[in-house]
Amino acid sequence: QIPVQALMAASDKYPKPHDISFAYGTAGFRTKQVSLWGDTLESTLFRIGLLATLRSKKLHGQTIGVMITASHNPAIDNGAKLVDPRGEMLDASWEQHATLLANAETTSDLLKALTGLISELKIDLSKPSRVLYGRDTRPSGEPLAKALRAGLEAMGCDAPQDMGIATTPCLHYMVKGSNLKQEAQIKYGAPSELGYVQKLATAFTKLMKGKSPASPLIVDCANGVGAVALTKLAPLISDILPIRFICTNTSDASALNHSCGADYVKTNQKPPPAALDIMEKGQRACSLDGDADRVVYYYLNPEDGKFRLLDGDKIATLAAGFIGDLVKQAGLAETLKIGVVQTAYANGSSTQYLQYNGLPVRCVPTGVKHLHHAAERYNIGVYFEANGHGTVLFSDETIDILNAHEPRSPAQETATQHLLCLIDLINQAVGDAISDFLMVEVILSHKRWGPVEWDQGYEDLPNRLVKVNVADRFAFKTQDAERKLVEPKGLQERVDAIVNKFEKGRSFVRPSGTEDCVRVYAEASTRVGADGESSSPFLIRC
Ligand code: NG1
Ligand code: ZN
Repeated sequence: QIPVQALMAASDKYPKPHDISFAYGTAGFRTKQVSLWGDTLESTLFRIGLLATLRSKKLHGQTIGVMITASHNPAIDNGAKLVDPRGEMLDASWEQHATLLANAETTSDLLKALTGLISELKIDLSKPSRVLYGRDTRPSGEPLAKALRAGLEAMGCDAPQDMGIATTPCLHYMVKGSNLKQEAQIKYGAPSELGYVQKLATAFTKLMKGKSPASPLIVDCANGVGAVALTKLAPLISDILPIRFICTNTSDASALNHSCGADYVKTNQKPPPAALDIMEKGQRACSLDGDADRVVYYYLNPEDGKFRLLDGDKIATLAAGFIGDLVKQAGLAETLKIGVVQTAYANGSSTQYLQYNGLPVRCVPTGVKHLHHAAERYNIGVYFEANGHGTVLFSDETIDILNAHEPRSPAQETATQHLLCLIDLINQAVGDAISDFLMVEVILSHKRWGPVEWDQGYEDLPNRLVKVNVADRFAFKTQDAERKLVEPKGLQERVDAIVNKFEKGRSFVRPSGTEDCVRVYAEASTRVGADGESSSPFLIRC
């Protein structure tokens, strides 16, 4: 039975704003708030509380996660997404249920929608339910978490667990860990923030054993939650990796992602001013985003002092190459197949480089869920978005193969052990800035490479990414992993006509899943080519 009275009374406290319609997009719900402490999403969070409880009940009481964050977006934005039991994004078929509940205009509409869902999905309300939730450092996170909790309680969630301020990847890690059986959980690590930090530190220390300590790494925390997590992790590894932190101010709400962070670096193709102040030529620096699930590296070229970006594509090629070599050294090249998954935003040079090195590459639509699922099809699936969001997945079968492997030489033994340690170091649930930069540090250290050597694999094609505001972004429909527009009719032909004029020209247009705009990407063999005929050809007629 639905607790109708309690639910109606609670829902009345969180009325839906009438002038907004919500959509569960690439990264869950995301909107600009009225102010830094704003309340635009409170009704949505209340309803997510209802839905998360139902999802947990449907899955026999497995833990479901809810993360309150707007990631790299400005501090005034906020958002929320649901996390499924294995630590991955919410099953796509439930996204529409989230959108349906979020858009019910009144309490009675909500009740109707909810009743409909419960019967359509055959949810047994007597089942147990567990929901774990966390938020980034945005001030609006607190009222939103309160609204979420009200929703959880109204739906009768048995075990709501508040992580407080947490990174997105730590929440995913904990959800995955909470749902493991006891024996598997012991191997995986405790499903707590401490368990997470210890797991990373232990794996990193093992992989760096016998290596000389790395030179100092500059880490830009985007004035966000990454700073909080790293305060706990850094002391455990300071002997092997000295870190110079910048942009760690989480007390000034408006500082989040402002003139810093992974998105700033990737979009502006320059270091944050705070990094520039202290960077020495040839020194490695990296920037996390506001919820610490993406990372990009960069350095100043020792020769001319010019900024050089080492983005998600560069991380993917570095990781795939290194892991591929380890697999060969372990004597498992015939058994374990590695694949790389990219989106259309991957630089054409990176794709060519991977293919040249014999690594299969797949292109999927934007959004981690697509990348993650495609990567799961390989023994070892490397996936990264160009913006630095990604990870490396080792399938369960692969882990079993590695554990059972009987090496025929000390070199095979070492490589096998390194692979097993990498599985612990790399977040198996979702892209994780901290785990990813530790992985990069391990690889550079094993290869005795600095950023210059890493960068030498291939040269990025000049590219440009612009946002275009249009009346209705949903009028833009794509296919072929978003590389072709099918609507508005005729537009793709016009894009092609321009692209064909440029050597190595490639361009595509797609509606954003997180912002109210369409994005236009172009690359070509020259900067002039990537910029196109006029500064923004698509602005004119869309
Ligand atoms: P949208 O707004 O759908 O382009 C952006 C990023 C994605 C992904 C999501 C989630 C680009 C071009 N797009 O999606 O890669 O990271 O945000 O945060 O970077
Ligand atoms: Zn993020």
